[in-house]
Amino acid sequence: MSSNYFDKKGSEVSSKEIRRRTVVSFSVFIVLLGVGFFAWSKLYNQPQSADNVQPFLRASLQANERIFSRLYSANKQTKSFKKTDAVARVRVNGDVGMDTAFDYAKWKLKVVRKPGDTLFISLAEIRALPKTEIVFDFKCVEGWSQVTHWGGVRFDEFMKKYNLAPEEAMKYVGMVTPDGQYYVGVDMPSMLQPQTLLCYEMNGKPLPLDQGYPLRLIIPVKYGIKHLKRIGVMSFSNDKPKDYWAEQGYDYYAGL
Ligand SMILES: Nc1nc2c(c(=O)[nH]1)N[C@H]1C(S)=C(S)[C@@H](COP(=O)(O)O)O[C@H]1N2
Ligand SMILES: [Mo]
Repeated sequence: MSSNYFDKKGSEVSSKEIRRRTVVSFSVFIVLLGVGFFAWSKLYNQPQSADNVQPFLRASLQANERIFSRLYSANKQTKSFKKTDAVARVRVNGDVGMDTAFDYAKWKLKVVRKPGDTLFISLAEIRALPKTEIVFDFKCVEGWSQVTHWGGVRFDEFMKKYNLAPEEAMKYVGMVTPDGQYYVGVDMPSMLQPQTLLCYEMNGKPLPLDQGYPLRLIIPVKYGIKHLKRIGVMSFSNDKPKDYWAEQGYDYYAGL
């Protein structure tokens, strides 16, 4: 018995062979369907973690973070603008940790080297360090951005001046507002990037209160959420410091 079917090379294919191929194709289809269903049900039935993200998806996000933090090189710079490009009226966004009264006159930056070994550094001492100015496009995850002008001491220079080499060898810096309400964790390579400032000036004038007076972080390689206003305490660790927006499910790295 011969069929009217031909394969690609033009030779005739027997109906027995056609049946065999049909069975193979259908089996492959069933197996793939099973794999798909298995993966879906595993994902669907996984317990939700505290931040409402499936652990499997969270693990994927963390893998992405690892890849991007390795691709990222500390000498990568964000585009700089001219001072005349900077907007005069800088948007105020986010006031967590900013509405508690505290004594500005008595403020000192607390730098925790290790438990029981804390430096207290005044604004005058920080202002006495070399000043760096930067004009860059400040980006918020909410979707707005604006070119703004800031001044302060480069974080890497600050670390050198205060002999914080052992701290610089750690993986993360944690920063918290004086009242403990807003807090961020930032990877050390991004902190040491030469555009990262401990900032005390905006548009050539002392930082306004609602923009973080006496001292805020300006870190152009990150989204706005990491630019903590009103720094109270700074600490160093190899584990990720707690981070306000990462706790809400945002990307911990928040790099641009
Ligand atoms: N203490 C504190 N710092 C903060 C925030 C906040 O709510 N509290 N919001 C962040 C966010 S989301 C952004 S976009 C920037 C905004 O800085 P600006 O108000 O100077 O524009 O500050 C960041 N720093
Ligand atoms: Mo933001």
